[in-house]
Amino acid sequence: MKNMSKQAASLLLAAGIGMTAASAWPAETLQDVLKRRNLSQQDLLAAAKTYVPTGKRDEFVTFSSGGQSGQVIVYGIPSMRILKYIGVFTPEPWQGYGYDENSKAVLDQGKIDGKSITWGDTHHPAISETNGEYDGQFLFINDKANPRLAVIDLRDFETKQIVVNPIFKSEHGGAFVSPNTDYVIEAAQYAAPLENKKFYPLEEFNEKYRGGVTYWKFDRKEGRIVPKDSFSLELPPYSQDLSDFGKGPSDGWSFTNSFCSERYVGGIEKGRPPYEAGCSAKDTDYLHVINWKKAAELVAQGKAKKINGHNVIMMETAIKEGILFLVPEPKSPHGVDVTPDGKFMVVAGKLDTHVSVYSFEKIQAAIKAGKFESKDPYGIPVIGLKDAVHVQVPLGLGPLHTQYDSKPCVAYTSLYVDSQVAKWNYCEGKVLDKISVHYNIGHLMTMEGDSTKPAGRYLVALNKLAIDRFVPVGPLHPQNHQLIDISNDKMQLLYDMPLPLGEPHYAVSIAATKLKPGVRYKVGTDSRTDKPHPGAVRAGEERTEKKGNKVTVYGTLIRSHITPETIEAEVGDEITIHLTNLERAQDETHGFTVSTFNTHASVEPGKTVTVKFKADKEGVYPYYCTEFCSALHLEMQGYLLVKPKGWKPTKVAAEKAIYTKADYDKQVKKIADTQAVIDSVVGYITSVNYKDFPDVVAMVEDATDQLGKIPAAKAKHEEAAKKGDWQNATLWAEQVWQYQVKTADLGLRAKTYLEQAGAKKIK
Ligand code: CUK
Ligand code: CUA
Repeated sequence: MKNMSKQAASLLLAAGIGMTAASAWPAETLQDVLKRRNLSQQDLLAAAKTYVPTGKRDEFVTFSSGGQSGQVIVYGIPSMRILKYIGVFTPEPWQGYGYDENSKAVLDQGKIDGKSITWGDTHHPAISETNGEYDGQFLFINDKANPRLAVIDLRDFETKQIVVNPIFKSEHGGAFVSPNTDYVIEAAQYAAPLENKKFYPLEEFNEKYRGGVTYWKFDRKEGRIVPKDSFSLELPPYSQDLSDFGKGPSDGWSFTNSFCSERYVGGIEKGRPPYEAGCSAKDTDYLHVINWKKAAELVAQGKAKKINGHNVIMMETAIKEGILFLVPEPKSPHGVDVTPDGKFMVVAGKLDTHVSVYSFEKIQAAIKAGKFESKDPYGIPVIGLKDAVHVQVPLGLGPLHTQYDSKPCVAYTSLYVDSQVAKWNYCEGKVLDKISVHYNIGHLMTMEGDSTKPAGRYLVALNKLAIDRFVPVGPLHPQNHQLIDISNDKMQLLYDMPLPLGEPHYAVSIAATKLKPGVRYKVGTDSRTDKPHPGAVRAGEERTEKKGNKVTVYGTLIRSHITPETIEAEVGDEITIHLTNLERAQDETHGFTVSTFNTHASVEPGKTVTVKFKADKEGVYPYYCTEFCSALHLEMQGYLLVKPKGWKPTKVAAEKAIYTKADYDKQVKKIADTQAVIDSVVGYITSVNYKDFPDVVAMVEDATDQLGKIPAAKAKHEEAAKKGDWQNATLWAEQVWQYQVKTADLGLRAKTYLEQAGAKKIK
């Protein structure tokens, strides 16, 4: 009971009776702190540029690949504070991803050959675009190891779909979106036979092994990829690397580079020189230039071949129809990045110090004139380098990836070997500035940097190594994302952030104002399908059904109560529990688990989730809410009773009364006190324009719900008191108080919200 008086006290405190603290230590001045922490003016400037005071928000939101974790990491810029991990290819327990039936269904879409793959080598996230600008609606990301692509809806930051590439064995050059997100591109990496589960010896590499590029059709209205309307292009076994879509003048075309046009097959075991020697022997590889709009038309005309049930335009057709061309690119290149105006494609040399800026106009002129320097071994026309290149710029050692600034013609390229970022002008081909970053930068990323309207401001260097940078945590180091200010002529390094979740290859950032995620679902929604959940119920409709050995629970969650409080089953029963969170208030998530059955659900306001398991062992298994959702969170519990087959009760022990009239009277007094708190809060809320704040309206609705339950419980305690049944009278009075506490809790939160939001008096 001590616990409760504490709660009453905290209610009073929250209602306005504060505490003051005194300290004997004088406050430090800024100068004191700089001295004590050995900080320079430059450090102070960097800190001021990244610090986001309490209550304030970041300007940009970054979606970073989670590398081998198979997840996506969301963080804010400039604070670099991590906001969320999104489970994508990998189960994520907190969100119940892979532990409830609805999300399992998404992960199951990623099964390959009937087998679950519970990790992913995620590389490249892409934000959906409208007219080439980020629109903040969807995020896509690829899995290189197991060729898959995932769709994340940015209304709730949940993974909605995983598609498996039907013809590749690995893919790297995805995900990148077309300017209106009608297609998402994904290019193969390691060549293999396109047929599934088909063996050819490596000696037949040139004839039977193939690369390719897939164009996944995206249905924006449904928010899903449509596999039957998607298609691929068969490509030579050149180890296709990254891709990008054209835009503006180059819209309708896509570009994919490659790094082993030598078609070299290693085999050091047989005395052959290794892959890395053979794949970098030649001075050039090939940039693939593809007319994808025309390719889509060819598919519609039935000119594709079905391989594994998937539309594939064979090379022969592509050559005949004039939709596939090659341009030499030096040397074992990496990355291809179309400029914001769509006029140029930038390819970095990796083993060559230059970046090559290709002109789309020149390429088109060569194609129109039929001016080709040769054909590759498969008959694909090759445009001469000098007929395609606008300018080649020596930037430094190991150039990899390029991103763009809001300033015209300004680009940034990562230099892997030099561990630097080069700022340069791609129109005129000159270097503007360089900044050293920590060891071995891979990708870099500017704000909205691969859209038609880059936002400039910041750049993130995604460094591969973190040697000496952070407090050591064992042989496996975190990755290091370094934030750089690019708003001035000289770049300034601002912040090092350790990222401890796989090797994130790439990230994308969007202005925070473009994201409009919801705070609740329409009650009864299956968030993984966005459709009404068949197991959803409203308050008062909860029930448990038993048919044969199947127990199905239609339950609800609301502070601080799980309905039902007991689930009875016999050994061997199949248990299905549908749970609907009836809350409307923001952030009132309830979690759900049943002891030792490896099941977990995260049930955000309005969501309905199903957990399912076999009660294959006799026993008593507590279930409970796993999110600290309210003062009575720990009491949000119940029991799954798994009885032996054919069990019958033998005797029922009567419950012993422990409460007296004095206890009851105390309860009644407590109820009256708490009602006074509620009345004062309600008085405040209704005195201001709370109806202008949808979040507060939701809280008020939830509070009204709780209040609405009081009359029934009140009738019960009064009835019991009349009969002198102090046991039941006390407990039902306590239940009235519970409803009051939840009402008051919501009310106080609404009040704080209104005060902070500057609500206006209306009377
Ligand atoms: S790749 Cu990793 S540094 Cu997968 Cu985009 Cu270049
Ligand atoms: Cu619901 Cu804790």
